Amino acid sequence: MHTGTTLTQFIIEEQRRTAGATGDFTSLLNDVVIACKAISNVVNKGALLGVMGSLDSENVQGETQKKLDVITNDIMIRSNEWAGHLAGMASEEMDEPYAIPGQYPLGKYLLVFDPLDGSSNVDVNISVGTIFSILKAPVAGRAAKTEDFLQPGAQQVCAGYAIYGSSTMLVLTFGHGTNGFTLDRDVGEFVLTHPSMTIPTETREFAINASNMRFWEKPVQRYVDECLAGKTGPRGKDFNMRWVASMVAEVHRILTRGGIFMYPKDTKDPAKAGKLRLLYEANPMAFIVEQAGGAATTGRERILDLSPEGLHQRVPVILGSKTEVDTVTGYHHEKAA
Ligand code: AHM
Ligand code: MG
Repeated sequence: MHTGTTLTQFIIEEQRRTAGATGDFTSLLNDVVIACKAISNVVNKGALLGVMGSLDSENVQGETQKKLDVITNDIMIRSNEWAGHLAGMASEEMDEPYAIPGQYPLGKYLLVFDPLDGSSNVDVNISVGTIFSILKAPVAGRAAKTEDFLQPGAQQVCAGYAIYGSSTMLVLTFGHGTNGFTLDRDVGEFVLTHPSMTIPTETREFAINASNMRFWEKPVQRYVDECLAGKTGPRGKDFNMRWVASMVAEVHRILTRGGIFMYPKDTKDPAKAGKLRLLYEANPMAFIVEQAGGAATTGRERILDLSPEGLHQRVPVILGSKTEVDTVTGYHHEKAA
């Protein structure tokens, strides 16, 4: 039996510290957490529920949808549409923002999410996760329009992810620190197990999909070459390399023991500025990482300062240990000079 702080307690304490808090946000977050617990169950049961594999459909990004992409998207919607805290939702899996059905009241927040990040990994039993971001609606009580979601990441009220790994964890920030909670399945509660997560500033570990090497820009080529050169190269130390192809797992590793994660700009598909989505992936992860003392840039700009241009906009992402992110970002600026 755990004796630690539960997530419910943690959120209510946060509410008490916030002047003018009505409990709306607490209640919204509670619904998001319930959705993550439900998703954890479905992911965990996997093939027993017959939910593995792909569908014939594609999402708006032109990617084949997994059965679990659709099921988990539905869980997020059903858990969060009814309570009256939201003016709208946007998901990586839906072309347009989700309009709250007419029978439910409209609220003052917007919920943005990737219901199952890294879902190409579910069939092979590798960690996947749910990423979410909460924003204030520009007009409370009015059905959200697409442009309402296009707020710089610096305006996020809260960001978090659930990781469905060897244990299920939820990592959360409200803008003053990043905290990690582990699901105690016996009592059905997340318990604070990783208070004030802090990313070491220095690291010897980098994560990048090296099969894209020939498409990278020079500054990223240079950084990776220098890491690979190890002890005898300009960095004077050996590096280790990781690539899980599941952003939640990479970010979680970096929050736990440091490192740098890169999905940089490349020329593979000139129509795409990067692979990862600004609203559903880059912004929430950048907020979480910065709040843990790390940094997150596109190579050129701080991710949280970007003004989104579209709901499904993609951006280059370089995040993790501050010294390393600054080094790669510095190389981009040298090139520009
Ligand atoms: P998804 O949201 O469709 O799962 O795509 C995002 C995932 C990230 O979790 C991961 O970092 C990246 O795609 C892996 O891409 P790749 O297969 O090109 O290595
Ligand atoms: Mg994703």
